[in-house]
Amino acid sequence: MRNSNQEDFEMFEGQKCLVIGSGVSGVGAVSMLGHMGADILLYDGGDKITQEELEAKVPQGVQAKCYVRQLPEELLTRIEVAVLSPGVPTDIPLVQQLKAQGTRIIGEIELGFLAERGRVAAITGTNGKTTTTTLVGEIMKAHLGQDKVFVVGNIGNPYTMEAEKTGPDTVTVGELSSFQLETVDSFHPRVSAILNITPDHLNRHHTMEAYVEAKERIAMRQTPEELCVLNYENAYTRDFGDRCPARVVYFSSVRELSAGYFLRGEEICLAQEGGVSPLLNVQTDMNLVGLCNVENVMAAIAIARGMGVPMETILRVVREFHAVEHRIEYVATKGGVAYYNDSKGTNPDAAIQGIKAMSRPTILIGGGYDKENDYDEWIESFEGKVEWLVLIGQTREKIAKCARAHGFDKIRMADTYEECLRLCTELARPGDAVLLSPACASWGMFPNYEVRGQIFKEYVNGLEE
Ligand code: UMA
Repeated sequence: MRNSNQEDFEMFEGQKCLVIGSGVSGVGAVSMLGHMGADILLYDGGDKITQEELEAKVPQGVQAKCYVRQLPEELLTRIEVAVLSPGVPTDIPLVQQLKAQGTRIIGEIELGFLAERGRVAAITGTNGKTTTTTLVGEIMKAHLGQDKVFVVGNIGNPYTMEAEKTGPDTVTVGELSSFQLETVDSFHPRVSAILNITPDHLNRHHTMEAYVEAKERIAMRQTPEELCVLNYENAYTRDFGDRCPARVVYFSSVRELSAGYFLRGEEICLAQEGGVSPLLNVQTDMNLVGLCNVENVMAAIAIARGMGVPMETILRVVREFHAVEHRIEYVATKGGVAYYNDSKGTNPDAAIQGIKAMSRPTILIGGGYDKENDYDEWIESFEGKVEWLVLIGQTREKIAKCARAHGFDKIRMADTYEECLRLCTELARPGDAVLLSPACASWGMFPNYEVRGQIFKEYVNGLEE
C-alpha cells in the first residue's frame, strides 16, 4: 500500500512530464517518473551545460528527451506535469507560462512523497536542519535498523532516489528547505519540526512573509493527532503554534516551559503531566558545542519521541553523536591556534551561532555569494570576541561597509581563498581561534559549502604542528 497516493502514482503513466533542472533532484525525478511510465522531458536552463552532458545524466534504462536552454513552444503547450528542482524559482517565465496554461506544477519532494509507503519525519528551519536531521536519522536507525531508515532532502540525498524503497515498516527523515517546501501539496509527515525562522533566501522568496509561508507548508497537511515540534524562542515559530493543524510540542533554550523540552542550568528537561524529568547534561552528555546545538538536540529528542522511539534509545544515541561535518566542526589546533570549520554558516543567523560557540579570541572568515541578507546583527554579535574579520567574495565590500558602520574596522580583504587562509594564519596568535563561518553561501566561488569547508580542512591539516 502506498500512502493514499497510489492513484496519483498511476496517474503519471503516459503523461507528458517535464523535469526542470538536471542536478541530483532532477535526475532522481527522471528516474522515478521512468518507473511510473511517464513520457519524460528533461530540461536544464544552465548557461554552461551541453546537450551531450544533459543526455548523459539520464539514468540507465529510462527514456527522456533532453532540452538545453530552449523548449519548442508547441511542446511546452502539451506538458501535463512539471516537476521543479529546488533551485528553480517558481516565478521564472517558464514556470509562469506553464502555470498560466494549467500545467500541474509539483516539486521533487512532492513527487517523492507520491511513492512513500512508510512514516515520515520532516525537519525545516533556517538553521540547524542538517544536524537535527542527521541526529534524528541516527536515532531512528538505532531503533529500527539501518535498512529501515532513509535520510533525504536538502541534506543532499534526493527523496525521489529513495521513496520507492519505502515500506510500511520504514521511516523517512527529511531535511526540507523553503525552496523544497514551496512546491509541496499532499506532502504529509507524521512529525514535523520548524527549528527557527530568521531572514534568509530573500532574493528567492522576495519577502519574509513568503519565506515564512513556505516553511509553514511542512505542517499544512498534518492532523490534530500528529505532531509539530516548534521553537518557543523564535517569534515566527512560536506564533505558528496557534495556527498549526497538528498537536504542538515546544522546546526552549531560554525559559522553563510548563509542557515541552527546556534547558534548566546544564540539564535538558522534559515537562509533562507527571512533572519535570531531567534528561541529559549538555556539558557532559553531549559532544556538540553551542546553544544552537542544545536546541537541535531538544528538537531531535521531541521528534524521535513523536516517532515512538523509547527515551533510553534516544539519549544513548545523543551521547554518542558528534558534530556534523562543516557545522562548527573542530578541525585541529596548529601553533596553538584552534581551527573551526563552519562552512555551513551560509547566512548571518547561522554564523552568529558559530561566533557564540567560540570561547577564544577569533579570526573570522566571512563573505561569499550575495543572498541580499543584512549583516548588522552578525556584526553586532562580534562583541569583542572577533579580533579580525577576513573577507572574501562578492559580498566583501557590503560586509566591510556594514562592519565599519558598527565601529568594527579590523578588516582585511583577500582576493582569493588561498590568500584568505594564509592571512588568517598570519593574524592568529597562540590561544586564538580561526573560524570559517562566512554568513554567505559559497556559490560563485565554490560549487557548494562542502567544497569550501573541505578546502579549509585540507589547508589546516597541512599546516605544521
Ligand atoms: N536550473 C535550471 N533552471 C533554473 C535553476 C536551475 O535549469 O532556474 C538547473 C541548473 O542549471 C542545474 C540544476 O538546475 O543544472 C540544479 O538544480 P538544483 O539547484 O535544484 O540543485 P540539485 O543538485 O538538484 O540540489 C538540490 C538542492 N539545491 C538547492 O536547493 C539549490 C540541494 O540543496 C539538495 O541537497 C538536493 O537538491 C537534494 O535534495 C543544497 C542547497 O544549497 C545543499 N540548499 C539551499 C540551502 O541549504 O541553503 C536551500
